[in-house]
Amino acid sequence: MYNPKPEHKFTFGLWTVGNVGRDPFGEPTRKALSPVEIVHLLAEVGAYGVNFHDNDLIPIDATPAERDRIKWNFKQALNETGLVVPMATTNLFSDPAFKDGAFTSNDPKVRAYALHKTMHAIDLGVEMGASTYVFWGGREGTETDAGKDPLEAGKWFREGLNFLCEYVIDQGYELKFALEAKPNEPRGDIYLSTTGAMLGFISTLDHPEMVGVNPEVAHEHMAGLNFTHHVAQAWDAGKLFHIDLNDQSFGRYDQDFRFGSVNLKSAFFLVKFLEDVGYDGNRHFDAHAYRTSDYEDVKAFARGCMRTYLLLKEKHAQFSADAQIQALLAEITADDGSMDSYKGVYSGEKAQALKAHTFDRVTLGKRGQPYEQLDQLVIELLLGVR
Ligand code: GLT
Ligand code: MN
Ligand code: MN
Repeated sequence: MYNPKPEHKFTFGLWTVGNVGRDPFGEPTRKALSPVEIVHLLAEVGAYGVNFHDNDLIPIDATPAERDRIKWNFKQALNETGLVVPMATTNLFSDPAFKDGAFTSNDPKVRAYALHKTMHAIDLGVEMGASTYVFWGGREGTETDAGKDPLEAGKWFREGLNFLCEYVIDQGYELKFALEAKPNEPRGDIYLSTTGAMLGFISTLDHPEMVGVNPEVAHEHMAGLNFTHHVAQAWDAGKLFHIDLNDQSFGRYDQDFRFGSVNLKSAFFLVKFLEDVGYDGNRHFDAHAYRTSDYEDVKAFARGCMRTYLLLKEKHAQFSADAQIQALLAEITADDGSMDSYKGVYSGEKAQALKAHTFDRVTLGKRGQPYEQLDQLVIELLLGVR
């Protein structure tokens, strides 16, 4: 019952289970696996798909012959395992060329190189079957605002995305873009630092219909924000094109922990939201195992991400079927119909009638809401005693 199935669309990036445990203070603790080995590992744990950055698959300095051989081997591994590639992206952050940003670099040559690299990476992603293309601008930001104008940087980023949308249309690709926000790391401050900021930015693009968001749990949590509320706003705007699931202690460094491993209650409300609205996109675990893990433990990490999702999905079904919980919810949202004539679309008459209505403010203020009771029931549900 908690085994992953293709319909759950559980995916992992090559960089997730392939993470070698390097951190700013320490060398790798695991040997690097080839993309083919990673595909087999993901198949073994029951994943549906694998995502990649251009250079996770093909080293930045590969020769054309190496490139062809790597692509052939990777396609073979996909055929053997049945894994699909739903999403691809560009590495615009590792190479020193991008140290001051890619689309928002102050150097026009770097901005042009970012477009060049992304067009090639889009071709590669589409060749492998990707229908979603993620933009995470890890280097698009500053440590000091002395040297870069945020207005100019925003214009450059817009120009870059407009150019790439036209490129996709020109090639006849079936590809949507998903913008991923993060407040900081690796830059001191990254532009468009939250999912809400990305949503506002999208409406300024030439092809907003092609562009949505890829919110990541840890990134809103790093900013101390409620992730589910951001996901809800994205969903409401028709922009939840992809989602990065992981976990993170509030206020800490970029942890990318196993889904549900830190804030179980928040994870429950997220799964509840996704299941309630019927989100049927990819559920991408953008996380990695602890630095202390060997590859057996990496498999446990990957299985744990998916199993926790499915356990929380079952808890959501229980929540929906729990008579006491549902009775409390009905009480909380009860409506006696007395305000019906004021609801809905504005009219002058409605406005006048509502202005003339006498409200019993004191009684309104006296009404209690049983949120303590309800929340305790959620806790008991999650702790397995209901
Ligand atoms: C990197 C980052 C992630 C992004 C990936 C896509 S790369 O690991 O921390 O949040 O989704 O570029
Ligand atoms: Mn992250
Ligand atoms: Mn991510």
